[in-house]
Amino acid sequence: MQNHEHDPLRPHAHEPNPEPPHDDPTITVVAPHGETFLVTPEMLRQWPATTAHHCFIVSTGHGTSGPFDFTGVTLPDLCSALGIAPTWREAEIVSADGFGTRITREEAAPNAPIGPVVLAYACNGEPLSRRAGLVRLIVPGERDDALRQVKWVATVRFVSL
Ligand SMILES: Nc1nc2c(c(=O)[nH]1)N[C@H]1C(S)=C(S)[C@@H](COP(=O)(O)O)O[C@H]1N2
Ligand SMILES: [Mo]
Repeated sequence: MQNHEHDPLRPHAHEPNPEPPHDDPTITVVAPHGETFLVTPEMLRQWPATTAHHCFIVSTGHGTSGPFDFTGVTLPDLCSALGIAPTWREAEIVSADGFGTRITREEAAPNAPIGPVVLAYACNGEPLSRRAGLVRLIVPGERDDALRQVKWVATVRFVSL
């Protein structure tokens, strides 16, 4: 059982972890009623692609990097591909190294001011490496020390509040 200090959805340290926790980029997606799906980067590449242009990673400790064009799949497109009804309120995105954030359905809309939020598998047209975060959540409008730019996404849980 996790204690509060290790809950990835609670406020956490700004120190970035540079090391992927393991080599497997497969994501477990959990629908609001508990149905689960395993999603690989190869599957993501076959679904409608969205590019978030001119993104910056405002990184603690090693400055700002970018601009980058990140390409991936929006959360609504992920749901469409898996047959998950668009009735969820939030998505909980958690990495394998215990880092996470929440995205509301409003934030996840492709035309949202903070977006387009994508589960990115490519950067500047090149496949994202595991070391670079494959698969990485990109929240283009976030500037708070990259706290929502979750690398090594392991679980996406859709919740209906
Ligand atoms: N999985 C995971 N994602 C993460 C972190 C982390 O520790 N683990 N750190 C965050 C923080 S605090 C920063 S500053 C950036 C660093 O991103 P970079 O390694 O691409 O520079 O990643 C963010 N995403
Ligand atoms: Mo950070």
